Amino acid sequence: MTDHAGVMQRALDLAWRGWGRVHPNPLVGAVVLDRAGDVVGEGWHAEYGGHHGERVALDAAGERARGGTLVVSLEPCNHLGKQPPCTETIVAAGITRVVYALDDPNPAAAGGAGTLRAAGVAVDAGVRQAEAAAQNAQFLGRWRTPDRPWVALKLATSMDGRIADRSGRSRWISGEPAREYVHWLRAGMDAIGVGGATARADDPSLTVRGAIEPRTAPLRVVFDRAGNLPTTLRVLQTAAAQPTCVVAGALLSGERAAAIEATSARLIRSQSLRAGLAALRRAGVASILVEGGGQLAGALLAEGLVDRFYWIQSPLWLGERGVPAVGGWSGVELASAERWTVVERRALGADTLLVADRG
Ligand code: AOF
Ligand code: ZN
Repeated sequence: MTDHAGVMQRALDLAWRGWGRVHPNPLVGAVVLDRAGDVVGEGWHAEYGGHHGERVALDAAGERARGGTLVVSLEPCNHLGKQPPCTETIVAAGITRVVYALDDPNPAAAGGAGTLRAAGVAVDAGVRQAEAAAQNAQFLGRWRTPDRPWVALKLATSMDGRIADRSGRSRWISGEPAREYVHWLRAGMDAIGVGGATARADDPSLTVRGAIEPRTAPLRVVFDRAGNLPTTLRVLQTAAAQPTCVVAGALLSGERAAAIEATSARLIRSQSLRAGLAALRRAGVASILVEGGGQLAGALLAEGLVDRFYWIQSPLWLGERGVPAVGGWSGVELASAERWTVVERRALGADTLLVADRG
């Protein structure tokens, strides 16, 4: 009896190879087993709009797929999109069993399981479903929260939960491996956001400078209600070359608006954070990584607008006068505090990464 959960883990590992290249479409990995249960083909979705993972693995297997099993991290698609339906490719290849992890949330492409069963293919759904859902959280978010982007909050803190010292300095709390990880993370996001206070204090460039070249540079977003950011900030100075956006309050003066727009940054005026996120979604931002600071983190958490938390904790103390990770949110009683689901924890050099999803 083949260990399909183990093979699915391999499919999930392969799927990660598409990170930075396939979003907002899903990460998909696939493995073909022959009748004897031996691996005869592997594949993954490598480029947005390119061959689906199933097709790549089946092409690799060729005739050896006949009578075999396809193990894939997402329900095979049932539609003609940028690629032909995988259900047809699977049947034509002579696959007799499909094992998949996650139902396709895309109504245009869903229904593959039913089509395969109708064609006489055995289908096992839900193998390593939780892992697959965590891996494709942004893709699922496109349908779960259609009125805003999927929002991930990333904070690098001291052991006592401070994001900067008492002078406001935050460079660098985390070590080099953690900073490399953040560049990898940025590569797979539609946008990277910070609050105005962080933009002023750190003057970050918010670009991707890692091993992965993202398919498209993430939009850089500064949330600043007052909209009075100095135009000397690095993100505004480079706004003509790198897509940049300022999300300001509705009461922004015409003068400030003109100063921002003169930098080539796009300006969104909104009544609230939620409305600002809705405007970003309408502008095509399906995922955003918010990298602080504490005030923006607090405002997002208070409104229930964070889907995932990436926490990098470093082994140092900054004390009570350091800047708290979450500011301006009075919080909740323990009895009503939501318990998040941990989806990953591991070492990044001397630092510790914890990834947790709301709900
Ligand atoms: C992918 N890659 O490996 C799989 C996908 O426009 P298309 O033809 O690329 O189809 C995109 C949809 O196909 C996507 O929303 C998802 O529902 C389904 N499966 N998509 O990009 C893949 N297997
Ligand atoms: Zn497909």
